[in-house]
Amino acid sequence: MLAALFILTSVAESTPATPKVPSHTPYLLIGGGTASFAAARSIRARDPGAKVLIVTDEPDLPYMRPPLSKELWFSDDPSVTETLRFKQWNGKERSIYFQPASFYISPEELESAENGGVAVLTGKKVVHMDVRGNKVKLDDDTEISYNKCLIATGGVPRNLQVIERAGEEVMKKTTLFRKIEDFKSLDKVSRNIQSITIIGGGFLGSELACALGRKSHESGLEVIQMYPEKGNMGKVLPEYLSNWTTEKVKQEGVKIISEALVKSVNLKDDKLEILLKDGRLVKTDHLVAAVGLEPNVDLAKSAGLEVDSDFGGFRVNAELQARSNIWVAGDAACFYDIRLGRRRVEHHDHAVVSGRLAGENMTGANKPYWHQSMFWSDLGPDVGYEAIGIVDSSLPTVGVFAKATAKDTPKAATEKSGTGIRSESETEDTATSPVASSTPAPAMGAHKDDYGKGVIFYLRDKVVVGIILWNVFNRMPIARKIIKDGEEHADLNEVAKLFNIHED
Ligand SMILES: Cc1cc2nc3c(=O)[nH]c(=O)nc-3n(C[C@H](O)[C@H](O)[C@H](O)COP(=O)(O)OP(=O)(O)OC[C@H]3O[C@@H](n4cnc5c(N)ncnc54)[C@H](O)[C@@H]3O)c2cc1C
Ligand SMILES: *[C@@H]1O[C@H](CO)[C@@H](O)[C@H](O)[C@H]1NC(C)=O
Ligand SMILES: CC(=O)N[C@H]1CO[C@H](CO)[C@@H](O)[C@@H]1O
Repeated sequence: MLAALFILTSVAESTPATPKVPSHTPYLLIGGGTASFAAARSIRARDPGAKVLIVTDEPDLPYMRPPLSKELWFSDDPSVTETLRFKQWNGKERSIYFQPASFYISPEELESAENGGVAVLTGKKVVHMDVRGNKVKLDDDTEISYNKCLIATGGVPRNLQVIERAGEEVMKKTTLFRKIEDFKSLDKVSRNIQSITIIGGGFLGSELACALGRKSHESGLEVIQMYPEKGNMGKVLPEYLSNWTTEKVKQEGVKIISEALVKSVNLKDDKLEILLKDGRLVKTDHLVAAVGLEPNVDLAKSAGLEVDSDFGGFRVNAELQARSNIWVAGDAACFYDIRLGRRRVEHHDHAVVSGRLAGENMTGANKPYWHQSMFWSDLGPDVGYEAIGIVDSSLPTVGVFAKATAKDTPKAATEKSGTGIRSESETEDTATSPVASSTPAPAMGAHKDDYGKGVIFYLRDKVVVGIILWNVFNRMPIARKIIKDGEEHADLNEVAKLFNIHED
């Protein structure tokens, strides 16, 4: 064993640019993110001898992204950018990597490995797909053939055109945030400047603003967040709740500039000058553009796969299949949701659930996508929510709220469930019939200014298509059942009682 390792090392040293790549793999997973990792795990669970090759253009083994904008920023370990370990809100420590290096076998070993295994080829990009020939080409011209292939290429952060047009010097002072290296560089930059501006009012922008704002208490860093909407998460939350959330973000030390449309960005005396369409001028040292994601469909052309013109992403059916032996999962998949219609979802739990399903079907399970995924967002350890289905503030909503207690925080929720990544606490079969509480719900809006915790229903044609559990945790199976049933409800106050929000 030791000798073999030694030989491999010396081979790698003499030819550093070309690690030996298997010419064939039964299972090829393109992309080394959450969806690919989930697929690898379910393939191995159903087919224990399976040989799985993951190809990723990142230098890292598969890791989860959510802590990059949350817990890692709140770590008091000065070496966190190296260890990438973090204390979850529940106090337990873990790494952002799904598995340590010892979990994987090397790509060289894959073809001969008797019991199979999962190998990761890092730093290699798939640049061409020959769907008829069942093979792909890498950026170094290596070819790999496969029996079954998963495309889980995620996406790349969008930028604003005005920033792109502003030129290289402005781009050097702009972060597009997605990867480990972006976390490392933003952490470093934020220690050496006086002012930082985050453009974007969605999940990522709001989480980063809160994380940096919290740090600014000690460092004196000025943290500005600007966005076109009236309040934080304005595209998701109804206006009253978006306004309330904005106040919370301000309390974290963030200067909010709402209804802001960027007209131009210029560099003057080493400062960035952001001119807004209404004439306001903001001076800052560094920009973070958190303005959405472009699904990565570069392979569509050579593969001859269809890209959805409305949602972007590879078009697949309810089984996440694009061709008889090609599947797509995660952020890059535009799939048919048998409840809610055609969708594309950019969330961790969806990547886990769709990756797992694709893996199951790749091993012949014939399962349609039915498990409705959830997602969550935390604005620091004290405010958080979990959501399911279509949550879009342009839909009519009904909110039912109760007074929050100290127990109603993301921190308390993970303490209770014992897991930091909330979706991992969920299993497929927990959707038992909920018992209605006899506690009377207050009239909607009874606690007018206290949106401490509650349930928000999103309606389409009178049917609930989305639910946000606001500082209400570990009740997702109930929400999932309501979406699944797809019934019209005469009184949503009654439905809200299923969540027992008045009990604890
Ligand atoms: C900072 C941050 C925080 C987040 N927080 C939350 C959260 O709190 N809750 C939540 O639900 N979701 C969150 N998300 C979203 C969630 O992380 C994504 O939905 C999830 O990562 C999608 O997984 P994926 O496998 O589809 O894609 P990715 O994780 O993007 O993985 C795709 C991988 O494929 C690689 N790749 C692409 N093309 C090729 C190619 N041709 N060849 C080789 N490799 C390729 C990419 O480099 C990448 O490594 C967050 C995202 C970010 C960036
Ligand atoms: C939200 O805040 C904006 C000001 O930023 C205000 O114009 C609007 O009336 C508020 N909406 C609600 C519902 O409170
Ligand atoms: C329902 C469905 O489309 N299932 C597919 C799962 O994958 C196999 C191939 O392994 C297909 O034959 C099935 O059609």
